[in-house]
Amino acid sequence: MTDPHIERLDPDAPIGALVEALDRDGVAMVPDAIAPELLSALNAEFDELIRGAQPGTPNHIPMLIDFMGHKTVRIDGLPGKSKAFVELLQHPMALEMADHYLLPSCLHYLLSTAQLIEIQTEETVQMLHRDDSAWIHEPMPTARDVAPDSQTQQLEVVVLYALSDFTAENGATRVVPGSHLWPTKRKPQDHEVVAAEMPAGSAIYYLGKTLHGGGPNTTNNTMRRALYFGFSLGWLRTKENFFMTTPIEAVREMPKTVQDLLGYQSHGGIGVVDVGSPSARL
Ligand SMILES: O=C(O)CCC(=O)C(=O)O
Ligand SMILES: [Fe+2]
Repeated sequence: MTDPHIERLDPDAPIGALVEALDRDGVAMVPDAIAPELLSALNAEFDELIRGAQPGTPNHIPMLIDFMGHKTVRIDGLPGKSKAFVELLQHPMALEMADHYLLPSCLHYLLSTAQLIEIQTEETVQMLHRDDSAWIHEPMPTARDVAPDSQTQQLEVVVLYALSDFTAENGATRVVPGSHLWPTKRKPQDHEVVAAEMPAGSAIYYLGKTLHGGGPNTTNNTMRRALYFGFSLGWLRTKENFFMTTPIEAVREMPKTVQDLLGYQSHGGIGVVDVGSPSARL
């Protein structure tokens, strides 16, 4: 048996090569995924955003406060905050991955989440998890402890860009290659977990059912900065979009029961704003 590893692909590799690696391993790495000029533009805009930000996510539900990290800065709402972000969002390899894994089961997919994640010094390791499991009532095979296969529908597919160098010491994302095919009762052994060490400008692509998590930052002087996009099936949303038809000033005057019905309470990690429940804005 070979040691688990993350396959590296060229940035101009055909989508078939990415799909082959993802079907087999649930993860693949692409060095030089972002052109140097765009990387500089992203970091210049994000330096500004991070300057005023505090680590931690106090407005989240208790379980997710620990999950999100106490020494980690997370910023969402990025399409409205960064022009360079909007450019990167159109990156063909990420969209082709979403086309392949999501379009067979929806008319069109959505950007489900996008976060700037800066793991700062003395952060501890994040729990290994599957991003798909945010939709906790989806009766997917993993919930029944039956192993999924490469044809099992992914709810979300992810690209996570390194905006700084990622090392095992500063919090490189930890990934478990092959775990997208495991039943949930199988827990990874230490030797099955791989730190996605990569230079700034690289990316890892992974499936919603692949186990992964942020690494610990054991350095005393180096932060680790990532930009993470999740694309999800286009129907993972309410039928009606009340956020656009009901002004927030009117919602503020409504009883809490109605506010909750209109979506102003996150469902754990679903429906969040400012990395927490939208009720904080009321
Ligand atoms: O920061 C990372 O490397 C991964 C974060 C992550 O997986 C998450 O927050 O869902
Ligand atoms: Fe995750």
